[in-house]
Amino acid sequence: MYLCVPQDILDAEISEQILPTHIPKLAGKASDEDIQSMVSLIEQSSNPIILAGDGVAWSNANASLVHLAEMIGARVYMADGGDINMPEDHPLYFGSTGHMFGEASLPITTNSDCVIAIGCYLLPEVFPHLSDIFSPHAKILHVDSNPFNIAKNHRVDLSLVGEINGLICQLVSSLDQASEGTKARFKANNIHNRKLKEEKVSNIEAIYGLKPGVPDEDYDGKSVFMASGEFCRELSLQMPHNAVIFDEALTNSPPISHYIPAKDLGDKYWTRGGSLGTGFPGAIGIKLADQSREVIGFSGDGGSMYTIQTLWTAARHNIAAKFVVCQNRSYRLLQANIRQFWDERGISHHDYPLCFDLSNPEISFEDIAKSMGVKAERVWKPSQIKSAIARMLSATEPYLINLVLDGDVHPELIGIHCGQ
Ligand SMILES: Cc1ncc(C[n+]2csc(CCOP(=O)(O)OP(=O)(O)O)c2C)c(N)n1
Ligand SMILES: [Mg+2]
Repeated sequence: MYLCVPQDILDAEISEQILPTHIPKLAGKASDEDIQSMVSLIEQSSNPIILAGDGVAWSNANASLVHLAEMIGARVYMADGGDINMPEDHPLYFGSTGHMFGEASLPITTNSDCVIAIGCYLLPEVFPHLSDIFSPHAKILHVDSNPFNIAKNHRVDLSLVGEINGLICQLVSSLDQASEGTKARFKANNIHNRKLKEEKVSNIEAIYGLKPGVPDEDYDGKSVFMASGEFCRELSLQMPHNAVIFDEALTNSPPISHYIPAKDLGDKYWTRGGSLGTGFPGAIGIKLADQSREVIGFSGDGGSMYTIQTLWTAARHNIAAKFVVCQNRSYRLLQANIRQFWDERGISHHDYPLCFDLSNPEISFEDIAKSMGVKAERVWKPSQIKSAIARMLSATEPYLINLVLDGDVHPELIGIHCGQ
């Protein structure tokens, strides 16, 4: 088939009416019976969890979600989110289930006798299981504004469709009438899960903090590398309270969430679905949407290369977003992925595929940025962090920090074909 389009088609005027986006208003309440049915399943459970998606943020239900989680002492996981659905530093918030690795999420989904999905579909992960991903006796409850999300991929025992905030409020006020015995159980859940969160947090500090006993001069960015925790800690001290983060730091995301916990809707964004290359364009988009807020886009070194030319756009239009490349010289997440693949199959660890390595030739992101008109600097030792962040934040134009970080790199593999 040959389709010929006139050369001047884009110059032609159209008469079509341009209508504003319509966001439907959902109204109505669930019946008392339906609320009661769901509440009694929650009351009978001993270890409920909540899987929350962006439907929560879109219906302004963040505060109600916190209320519900606290009331029953449930751990809350973000499922397929790109927005802030719950404050990241809340003692019952356990972060994302991830968007890959059903195997890694199974311990989450099976370790509960009552899974409450809210404003998300089940489940964004690539689950390799065709069988049930929940504990066989677990009750699966789903609250959503979109019926299409419900029972689409996995079993659901009970669901409520409607305006999410209103439905959560109905559940909360009904749960408030629970017996003293049930409330005591919920309290025990709270104590247990808050302790689990404390352990999780201390783990992040151990992994991403500075290595004890390594003096500053030893960090040379060639053989001794920093982890990203110290940078995030310092940034949290210096950045304005209303700064916005776009987080595509991937293996360096945990310390961002830990040291710079986002609390409210609009404080931070991720890419739903995990398609790489949005970290820097995302930051530019947010800055354009609200020039009054400082915006900092984090990207992995690999991901940044997908859309690095976006820096030119920032310079060209003087969009004063700030950019941080986490240069660990690898597709480190893929290294973690393949390591898990080996572990699941009993394959002994061996060299990572060469195509996961970004160390040779070394990429100078500061030079790339400068070549496109964006001021930039390289940071590889702890003593450089404080002043570099101060320069970045005081810049009235776009600014990039190339943060040289720890990562699994195997330069000795250079010369071997990808995949070997
Ligand atoms: C468009 C696109 N291509 C490929 C992938 C697969 N992928 C997932 S993580 C990853 C590595 C990212 O590396 P980097 O940005 O350096 O972050 P790091 O893992 O090192 O923290 C790749 C290639 C993807 N998610 N999206
Ligand atoms: Mg990387």
